[in-house]
Amino acid sequence: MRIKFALAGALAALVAAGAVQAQDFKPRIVRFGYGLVDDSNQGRAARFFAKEVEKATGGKMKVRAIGNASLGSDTQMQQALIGGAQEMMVGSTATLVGIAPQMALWDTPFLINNTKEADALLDGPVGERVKATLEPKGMVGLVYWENGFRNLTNNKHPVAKLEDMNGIKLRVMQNNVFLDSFKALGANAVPLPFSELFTALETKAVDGQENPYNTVLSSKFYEVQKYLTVTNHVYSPWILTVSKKWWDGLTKDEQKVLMEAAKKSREFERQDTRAEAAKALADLKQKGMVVNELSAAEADRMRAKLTSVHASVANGVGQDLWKQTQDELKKLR
Ligand code: TF8
Repeated sequence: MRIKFALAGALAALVAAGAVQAQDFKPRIVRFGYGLVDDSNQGRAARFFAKEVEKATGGKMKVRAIGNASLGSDTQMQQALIGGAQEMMVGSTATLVGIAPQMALWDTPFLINNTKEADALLDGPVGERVKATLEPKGMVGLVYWENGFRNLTNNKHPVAKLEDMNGIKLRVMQNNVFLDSFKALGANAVPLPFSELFTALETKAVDGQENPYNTVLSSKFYEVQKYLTVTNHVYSPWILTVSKKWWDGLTKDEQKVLMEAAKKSREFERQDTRAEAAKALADLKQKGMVVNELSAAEADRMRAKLTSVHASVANGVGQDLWKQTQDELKKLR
């Protein structure tokens, strides 16, 4: 009986190895860069992806997940992908707007209300349509990951009402929608790459920033920021992208493996991020942050200030895409 099982097991392993080998895989190294620290939701999902690809190619394709912006800031890595000097990255869609203007859709404040809407919109026709705009620019978008709902932190005072934004020197991503949004709210918005953010906060070059709880935790912003205001002002996606130059040289089997691993990593990443976010606020309080929630009335006042931003996003991404997005959201609500 035992021997029978052992034999069956060995046979199954042989068949599996054979199946991997029968596919067309070349020995390759994939440099996969990201901006956050290794011990972050981004880092964990990048390593998950790397393992999936190695497994599926019998170790032929080796993915080197390299965090901490060691390969460069988001915008530097994007250029490296376009030029073919780097194979892969994950980063904010917001830093891609200079290359693919439709990405600005995701920067619309208060566009998405919850993760159900986020998943449906990003993984559905609207998400695909926006993602497809990368290809003519030299990148291929694989899948969206969750960065998350963004919240405000600062070192000056609690932000309980709209007027409290006045005079806060706030780091924003290098993106006009974010710049315009926070200017409209009265903050002194300063665009900076994420890789320079911790130092800017530490040296008080800026007073505050906005990011999901997960990042405030993993990047240790709680060490240099006192106040956290729950604003959920926008849902930020991350996007996995590869160099189109490199992608076009891969075999069909390799492309398939990468796409499948990307989809599995999306599942893993969203679960991990949501689980971490659900308890992050308690962790941040415990680390000494002073947390306040914006009242519904103040949130409404902020929304009212942002209506002009909505109009300019609609213009920038095109009325047709804007309408498709609103129609999809209506169906979901
Ligand atoms: C930001 C983003 C960052 C991402 C990351 C480095 O504030 O939210 O988390 O760009 O990939 O810059």
